[in-house]
Amino acid sequence: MIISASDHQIFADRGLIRVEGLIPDAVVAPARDLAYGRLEKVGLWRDGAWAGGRDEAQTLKLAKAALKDIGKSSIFKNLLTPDVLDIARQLVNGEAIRAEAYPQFLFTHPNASEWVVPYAAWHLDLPRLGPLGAPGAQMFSFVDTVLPGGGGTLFVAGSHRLLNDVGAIRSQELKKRLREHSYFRDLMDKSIVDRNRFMSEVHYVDDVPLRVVELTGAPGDVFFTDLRMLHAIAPNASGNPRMMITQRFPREAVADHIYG
Ligand SMILES: O=C(O)CCC(=O)C(=O)O
Repeated sequence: MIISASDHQIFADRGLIRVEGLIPDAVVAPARDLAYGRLEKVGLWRDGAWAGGRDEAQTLKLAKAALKDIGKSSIFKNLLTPDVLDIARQLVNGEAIRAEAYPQFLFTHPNASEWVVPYAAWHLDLPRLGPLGAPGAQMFSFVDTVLPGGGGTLFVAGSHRLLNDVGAIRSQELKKRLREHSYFRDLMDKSIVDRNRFMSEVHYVDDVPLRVVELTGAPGDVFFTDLRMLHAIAPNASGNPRMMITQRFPREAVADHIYG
């Protein structure tokens, strides 16, 4: 599948694109069955519904044990299809990429009565590389449907375009510098209560439009994101567990530099 010029432009401008139904359901369904099967074994999934109790600590403990290393299973490794790899390569201008060995399973049990844009946990996974350029791309996909409010990962669209002229920089330092702008100060400030406006309002920093975007979609839909984007885990105010995967694709030319 060839990414259109307009998708390339959206990726450059906003830092993410969505490709619907990229991973066939024949590939996603076994992963979904495996995840629900494991939850069922520990009593967290029953008769097609979430069955976690009120004991938050116990739920977390059971889910963690049940889902341990699930991303390393061959069923999950199959989610990295040739189409996914091919698009990731196109998004780094056809350069070679190094795929991480297996996808990371992203799970959030229903854990909130109200959905709100978080103030904490905003971060980058990998350092910005300064003169070595953009580190690469990352994929996020849905093992089961994730609706708005259902725990999909949050991104500050546009944030990859900021602070590219300050040399190599890691997550903590990047956040410190971003907080010099009132937009990011407010985003990461617990005392700002009117938080969902970050999803609806566009703010400009250095002429770059910024808005918080929530990843939602159906099984097999794939988001590709720029590894420089600020992102955060979200609360799950739905009645269903949030089940996604992610996998990073640093450019081969800089992978050793990133991973050391
Ligand atoms: O669980 C999530 O949605 C957050 C994922 C994340 O922060 C990451 O992949 O680095």
